Amino acid sequence: MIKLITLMILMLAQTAPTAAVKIDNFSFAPRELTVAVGTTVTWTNHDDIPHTVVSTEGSIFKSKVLDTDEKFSYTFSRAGTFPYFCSIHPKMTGKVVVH
Ligand SMILES: [Cu+2]
Repeated sequence: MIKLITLMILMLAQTAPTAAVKIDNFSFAPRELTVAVGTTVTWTNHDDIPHTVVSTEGSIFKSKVLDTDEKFSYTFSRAGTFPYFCSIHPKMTGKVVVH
């Protein structure tokens, strides 16, 4: 049973890589995240103030306004550097590097 669960976890890890960014105290953590192509990144707002996650260049991704504990996910399907910011507090910036 444990072997089966381990196998399932391994399969999940291989087919759907994920990474997490916390939004806390008006900042993204980690501020710069490096992931493999195909990784789904999930941002979670831990502040009691609303924030957004919006790509700086182009309109690659754009969350709705995230209230406390709300999440936004985006799957990075190509390599590149993807800077982003909070459109409510433009000084909040972060970056996802995909390779
Ligand atoms: Cu914000």
